[in-house]
Amino acid sequence: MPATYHIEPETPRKADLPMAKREILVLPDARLRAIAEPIAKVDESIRKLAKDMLDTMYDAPGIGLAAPQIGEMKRIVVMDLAKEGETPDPIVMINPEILKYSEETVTTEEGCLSIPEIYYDVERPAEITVKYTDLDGKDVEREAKDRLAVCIQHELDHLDGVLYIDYLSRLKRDRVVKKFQKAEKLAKKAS
Ligand code: GNR
Ligand code: NI
Repeated sequence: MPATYHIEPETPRKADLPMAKREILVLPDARLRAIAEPIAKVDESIRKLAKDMLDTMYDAPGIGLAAPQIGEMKRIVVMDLAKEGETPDPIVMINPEILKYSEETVTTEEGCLSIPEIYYDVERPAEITVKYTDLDGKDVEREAKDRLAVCIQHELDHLDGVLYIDYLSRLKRDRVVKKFQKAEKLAKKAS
């Protein structure tokens, strides 16, 4: 992630808002399996939510985050595919929809901040066309390929309660789910 982002507390920030890192929900939290609601209007509360999501994503660090991962059941995702040392390139998509998928696929090792420390190969369409509303309330259509296309598909799945482990064999998926169910039980017993 862009190292400069972490120095931000000293840097004057837009609207002087404090950094607001939120808690990231992990499996088997039921909110990760729910369908998020469309956003009716891009207002100040949505801009604040987008900022909290970016703060949380950069801190994690991750290349994307969907609102349900912080318990906000709204159709908004954030991403930044810039490599370390590059200029940050935050992307915010509101009510995103994929209009077109390529026949060609690509296999990428995926991870998810809500399924920490687990990584598996997933095959997805290599190129997509996505339509969304941006933070200014403007409708945008853009094409994406490779890493960005994979990330957009991973994030949009979150808005429908879909996780990348759903694309694995049942054996592999069940193994992952059981591991996190067990961890949750142990954590509950300890508290
Ligand atoms: O940080 C993340 N890395 C990642 C790697 C490959 C494919 C998808 C992703 S998204 C993930 C962050 C996350 O969980 N977003 O929902
Ligand atoms: Ni994820």
